[in-house]
Order: sequence, then C-alpha cells, then structure tokens
Amino acid sequence: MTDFQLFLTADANDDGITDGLDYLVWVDNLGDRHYGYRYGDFNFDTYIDGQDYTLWADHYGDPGLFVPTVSTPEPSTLLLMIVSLVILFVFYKRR
Ligand SMILES: [Ca+2]
Ligand SMILES: [Ca+2]
Repeated sequence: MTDFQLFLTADANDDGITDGLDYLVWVDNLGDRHYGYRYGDFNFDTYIDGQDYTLWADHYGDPGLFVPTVSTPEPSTLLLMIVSLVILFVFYKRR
C-alpha cells in the first residue's frame, strides 16, 4: 500500500528538492507577508523572515512536501479486519 506523508520542507518551487532555487524564492519575498511555502513562508506564519531561512537551511537537500511511503498493515490489524468481515458476513447471512 502506497501512502503519502506530509513533511515540512522548504521546496518553494515544487521541483521535489529543497535547493538554491527555493532560497531565491525566499529572498524575493523576504520581509513581505504571504501565506505558504510557495512564497518562502516555510513555517506558515504569514511572515517571510529568518525563521523561514532557518527551515530552508535545515532542509537543504531534502525532498519536497509529499513523500510517498510504503506502509503495510500490522498482522494484528489484518486479523482484526478479517474477524470483523467474518462477523459482518455471518450477521447479514442470518437476516
Ligand atoms: Ca525546490
Ligand atoms: Ca514564515
């Protein structure tokens, strides 16, 4: 099962990596008020400031916001799902 997890990064241009191009977005908007990583507001507080630069520096080289991850259900979860389906099947079969 493929799932997506949210990671806060500083990939302002959505090219999949936090790099110098994202720094340029931050510089272009430094001191302005915008909401969202696409403007360099990497902590989503509407201020493009040094805190956003710190996030950019901390995540330099990291992948973008959404990273596909592979997750598999744990055996106990799978067993619970099977037992639930059997109970539902028996319940509806008797009606
Ligand atoms: Ca980028
Ligand atoms: Ca900010």
